[in-house]
Amino acid sequence: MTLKIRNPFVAVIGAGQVGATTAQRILEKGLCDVVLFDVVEGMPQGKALDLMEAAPVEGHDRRILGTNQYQDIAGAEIVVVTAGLPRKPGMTREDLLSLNAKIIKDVCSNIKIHAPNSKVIIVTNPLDIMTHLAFKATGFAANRVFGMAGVLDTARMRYFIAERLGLVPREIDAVVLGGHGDLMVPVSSQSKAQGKLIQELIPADELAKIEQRTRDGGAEIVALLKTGSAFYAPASSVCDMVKSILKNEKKVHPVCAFVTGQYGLENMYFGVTAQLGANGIERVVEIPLSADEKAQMDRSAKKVKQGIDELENLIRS
Ligand code: TXD
Repeated sequence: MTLKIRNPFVAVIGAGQVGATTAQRILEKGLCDVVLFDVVEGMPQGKALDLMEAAPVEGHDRRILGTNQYQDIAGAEIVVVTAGLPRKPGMTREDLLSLNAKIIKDVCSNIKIHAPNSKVIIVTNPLDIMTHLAFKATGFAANRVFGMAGVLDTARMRYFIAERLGLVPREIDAVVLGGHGDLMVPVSSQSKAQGKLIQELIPADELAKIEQRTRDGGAEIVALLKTGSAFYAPASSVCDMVKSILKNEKKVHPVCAFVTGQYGLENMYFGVTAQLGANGIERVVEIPLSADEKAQMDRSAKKVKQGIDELENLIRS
């Protein structure tokens, strides 16, 4: 007998590295049940069965259904989209644009039909552009469509600072804003270790190296793995966002959200800080930036806008 999935549940589209690890984290933290969808026959079913067989040992009572049918996502509270191709060594996130745009359009037209009331978290790269595409393709209100990248980029920066200062990562507060690409903006002016500004603890040249390592964080892992890209920290990051929404925590996360004038930007998706709760994006929160960080935000926004133009040309042609 197959066990019934209980509400509220999360649907994860794409049962690859990030998708399956996200499902695992959600189940093992006991957050909710999961539906794991992929186009590859048998694969989501196999991973779901494997994850269910871990439940007696892990001691959780959550359920997961693996499927190739979109009907099974009906009623999902949140849909996490990880479907797409990951970067290969030397490939930029933008190279992925046309390949993943087709996949995101297909996935979103199915979300629109089968889970019209869900909140959608996009993970697929190039992140900001795919989130913009998902917004257009679902036709959902902007508060229900957003992307995961800032939580991951920030986690990387926090880890690098902790490593440098010999502290545990949870003692570090940091934030990374902007587009999820080479021009992302590590906001060192607002970052703290044990409550002290990191600019007072780490010399400027070393801090600049930490900022650059953060920008290159994804590529560093791609180069080491040789096939595929990071998935443990990305899955943890998605799971943290899922938790805030499911539990209506209204916690502030760095997320790729629709901006309406914040940082002088509007009518686009971009990495900003926002409160996440039962409505998805509850409020975009603007934080103070140094003049240099503001200039970096403008450069990053320009690049994201170019990507969106590229996408729109591609859709027209
Ligand atoms: O910070 C971030 N946002 C990111 C983004 C962090 C890590 C990974 N990031 C991106 O997520 C990465 O560049 C990729 O674009 C996605 C997924 O990465 P993952 O490492 O999970 O890729 P896999 O293991 O190749 O899994 C992708 C799955 C695979 O099982 C395919 O069969 C499936 O996607 N796929 C589809 N599922 C549903 N529908 C369609 N059309 C489809 N096409 C492929």
